[in-house]
Amino acid sequence: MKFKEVYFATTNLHKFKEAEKIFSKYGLNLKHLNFKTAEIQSENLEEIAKNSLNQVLSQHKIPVFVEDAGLFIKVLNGFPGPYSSYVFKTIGLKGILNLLGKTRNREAFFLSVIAFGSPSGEQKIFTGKVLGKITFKIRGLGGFGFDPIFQPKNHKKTFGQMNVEEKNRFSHRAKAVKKLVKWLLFKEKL
Ligand code: ITT
Repeated sequence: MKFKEVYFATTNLHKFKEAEKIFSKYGLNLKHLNFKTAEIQSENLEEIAKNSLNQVLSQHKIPVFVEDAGLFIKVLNGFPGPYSSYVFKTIGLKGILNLLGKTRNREAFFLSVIAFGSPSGEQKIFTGKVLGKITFKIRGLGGFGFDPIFQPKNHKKTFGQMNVEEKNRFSHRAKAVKKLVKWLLFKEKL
């Protein structure tokens, strides 16, 4: 690998576990850095991730990545998107279901943006997206955040009804993490 060790700076252990499983599948060890960044207000996940990465790098001289993710609902013009964390904490799953009511168009996607940086100044962005729909009811107790109301396209279960391995087969985060791992291992051109 390009680096001896790589850290994932996040306060969210679910996110860390999902990424760690992918790293270990490729024989890599991922380290956790419990770091709370002050997320800037922006409509652009990449801008938020880059800003968070620079906050981490200003205090830790290590190869590290941060990830910013969000749920984008079509009929709500992409809401909650970059505000997903705040919306989850305030109105939660029920709030989103109430907002949609009986709306039939429930298309949505999750987007993950990883910003990786090293002390030498190298920085890279990796993204992953999964299309799906918002269910009518909360289904499943697994995962975190909006997992129990998000059903990925062509699948019967919600992310909340899947274990980490299943979710990792097609989640937004898994796609972004796999791109990062391949770049770390093979310097693959993306
Ligand atoms: P860090 O910033 O410390 O990494 P966080 O939980 O605040 O942790 P994000 O800002 O990336 O992470 O996530 C925003 C919110 O979007 C998150 O709190 C969830 O509610 C939701 N979310 C992101 N990824 C998700 C996923 O895979 N499944 C369900 N909800 C997700």
